[in-house]
Amino acid sequence: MKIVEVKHVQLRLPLKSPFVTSYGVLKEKALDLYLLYDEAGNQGIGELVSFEVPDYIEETIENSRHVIHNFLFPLLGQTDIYHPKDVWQLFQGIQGNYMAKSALETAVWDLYAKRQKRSLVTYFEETRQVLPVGVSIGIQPSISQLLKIVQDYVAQGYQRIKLKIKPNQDYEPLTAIRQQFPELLLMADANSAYSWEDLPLLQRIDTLNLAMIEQPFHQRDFVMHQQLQKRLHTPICLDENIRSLEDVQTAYALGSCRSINLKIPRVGGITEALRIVDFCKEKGLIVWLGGMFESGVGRALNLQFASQSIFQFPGDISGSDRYYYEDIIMNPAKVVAGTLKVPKGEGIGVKLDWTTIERYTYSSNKFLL
Ligand code: OSB
Ligand code: MG
Repeated sequence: MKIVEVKHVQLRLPLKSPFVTSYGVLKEKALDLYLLYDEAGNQGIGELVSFEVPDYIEETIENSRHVIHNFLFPLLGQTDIYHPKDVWQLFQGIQGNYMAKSALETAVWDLYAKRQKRSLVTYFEETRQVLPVGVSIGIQPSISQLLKIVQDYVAQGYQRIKLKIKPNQDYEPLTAIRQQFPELLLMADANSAYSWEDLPLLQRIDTLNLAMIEQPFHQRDFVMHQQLQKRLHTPICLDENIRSLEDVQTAYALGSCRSINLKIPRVGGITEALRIVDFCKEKGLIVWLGGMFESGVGRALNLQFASQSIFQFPGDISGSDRYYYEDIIMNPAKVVAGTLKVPKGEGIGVKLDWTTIERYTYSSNKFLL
């Protein structure tokens, strides 16, 4: 198949409440949609998830667009694509910019599946239709507000709670949750806020029976994470560190972690994510699916991918009503008893809600490739 035309839509969705992490506050989520069309007019949809500020990782949404429009479009437009995995090879000469690559690569997967009138799940092994899901909670202004929020999510059935932490906003809030919910699957995400001097803080939360501690140290560090993992009972999970299979292999060889937060966009798309899944299966690393505040589009993709039975640990795949007032797809998935259903239908299995999209759109363009 050939990609002949692209529609690019830029939008911002306001968050129901600001999301506070160790590195900043997010009030609205910018995201772009890339709609790819083949010569027969079939459409594939991809979501660009990068942030406006380079505070989570270095890639920003403007960088991503620059790379997509100037370097990835020319590659895509000149090529006959036989399989979506070809796109991974096609983009190998472009370094980094994983989220940019993923926006197009996942759209090609969607397009390919739609051409074959197949759901995306049919390209994966051992899939399920109903998935256990978790929720990620930002740093809260007070323990009482935190407990209210946790109670609410637990009542909705969420099967795992992840709390954002930073030095000295860690032991107390986590202990408060643990006391009220002794059996809850609970974990913490530091987004690189700690350094080796904070070892005593991390040893304190090591006593709270957490399922894992995500990304305590710097996003390019593997060695100090290994030193830390040796001293903690709690598994370390890496997020920002992992951009490719090679990063997972490095972490595994060193013993820097026991778990991987896999985000399709952070590793450049489905093809690389599948390579990582294979490696984790072979080595017995825990792998689970993370999130990037996706709209219904990216969320549907995440559900398709997380249908693989290796994803036993509940991921950061919540109902979109957890973040947004309205979604940009028809029939957004709702959490029932702590589970979400994998959308049925061709490709990622969603239809766009253009009325809502247009309300949040600030720019849109068409490109002939
Ligand atoms: O560190 O996992 C993270 C969201 C955006 C960027 C980074 C992270 C997160 C989350 C929330 O923790 C994930 C989600 O619910 O989409
Ligand atoms: Mg994280």
